[in-house]
Amino acid sequence: MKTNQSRRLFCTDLSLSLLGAGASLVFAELAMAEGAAKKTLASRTKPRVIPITAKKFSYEPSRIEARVGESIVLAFSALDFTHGFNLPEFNLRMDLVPGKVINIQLNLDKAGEYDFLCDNFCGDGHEGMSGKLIVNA
Ligand SMILES: [Cu+2]
Repeated sequence: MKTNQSRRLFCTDLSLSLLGAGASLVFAELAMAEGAAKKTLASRTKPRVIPITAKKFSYEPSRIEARVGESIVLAFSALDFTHGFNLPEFNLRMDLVPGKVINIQLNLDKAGEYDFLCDNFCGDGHEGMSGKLIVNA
């Protein structure tokens, strides 16, 4: 009688602890799901990196398209000279120094077509060294 009772108690304890283990497994899965959701959200909001080279006398690509609400990073590499990057509508200019990647993040909240140009005189073709950022609605 006494043995039976203790066995029953043991069984109850075991099932309780199994239940406990089950519950923590569920929590672990929830935490993983939450982590995955956060990761997806982060990759959605992570800026899109657009590599651009600058050399006499052009940017490549010279036409950049994006959408309103998008964040982009223009990652410039100047190949032969310290060219400039001037985007007047954004009140923004940078020197593009050879041997460095110059990252410029833009949060695009207004549709439009924005011209950019080299504003460091780099030679005879300098006047034509320009490009266009197109932000589609
Ligand atoms: Cu230039």
